Amino acid sequence: MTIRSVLDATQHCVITTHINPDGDAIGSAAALWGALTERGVHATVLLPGPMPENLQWIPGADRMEVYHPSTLGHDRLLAQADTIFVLDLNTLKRLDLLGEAIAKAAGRKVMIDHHVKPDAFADVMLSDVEAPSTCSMLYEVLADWAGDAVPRFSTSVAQALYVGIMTDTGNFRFPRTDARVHLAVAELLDCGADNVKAYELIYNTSTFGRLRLLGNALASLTSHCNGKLCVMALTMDEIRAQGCTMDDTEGFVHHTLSVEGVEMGLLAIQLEDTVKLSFRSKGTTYVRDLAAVYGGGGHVYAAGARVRDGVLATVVADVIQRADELFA
Ligand SMILES: [Mn+2]
Repeated sequence: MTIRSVLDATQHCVITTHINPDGDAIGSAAALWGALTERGVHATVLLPGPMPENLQWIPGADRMEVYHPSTLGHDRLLAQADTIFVLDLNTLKRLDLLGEAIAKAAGRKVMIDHHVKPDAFADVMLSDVEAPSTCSMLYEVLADWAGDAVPRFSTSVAQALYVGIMTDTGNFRFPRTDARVHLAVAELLDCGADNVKAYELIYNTSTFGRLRLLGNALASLTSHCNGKLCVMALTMDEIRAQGCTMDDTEGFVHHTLSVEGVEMGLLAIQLEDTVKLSFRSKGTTYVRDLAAVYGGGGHVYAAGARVRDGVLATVVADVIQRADELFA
């Protein structure tokens, strides 16, 4: 089945995305929900967990529900759905109980995603690891579905897609931000997406504590591998001391790449007895392979891992040694 024929055949559907959703996750779920709802399809977005506050303004986000297994209504929706869309996620394993419920559901499963190594659970699988965002992929799908309609996107759908593309391309600066991305975004702006509002509500909503925490993170920076590796380190105690949570460290790692000559950045956070590693690359090194050494994964240029029973200094020293070999 083509994705277009699936959309045409869908009457009752459930849409979901990954835990700890980002702009691309909520953006793609909201955009697909909007496009289907506008055509009279009964669609519900069920999330595996809550969404961060700065995404709650996205049109349609207020209608999303956090899945609860003992909620009769949710299980009925899953049982009755002819189609279940899984967006910005390529495995049901990351959905816990919701994933188990989806695996059991009779409806056809559709995956639209750009992460590597997709699981083969979907009946219709759109997987493109070269895509800059799931919203870019969904833009193509919905543009095709709109056919000759003018405009091809409602303002709400355009806004949701815009957020996903903006956030997953790091505000249009990551390597895969090509002309196609800008052409797509041009159309979305024409359809009424508000780029100023999107940036303002996503990024300029820091709390005082979060900015202070960023100060700690920046003060921790160290340089290694002849300046090619920049390491940022934080502890859960520091995060708590500023009244922050792990969510507040989102985006911190990008600062490591802003140092001239740096090719790879690392943010290492000491949780209770685990060290969380976030790797970023400017495009010359494959950090996914490095994350895999520690049992992690992700994208080629943005990856992560969690080292259990790890001590920050030891884990970081090990990463530096491996990076040294990588750059040698
Ligand atoms: Mn994404």
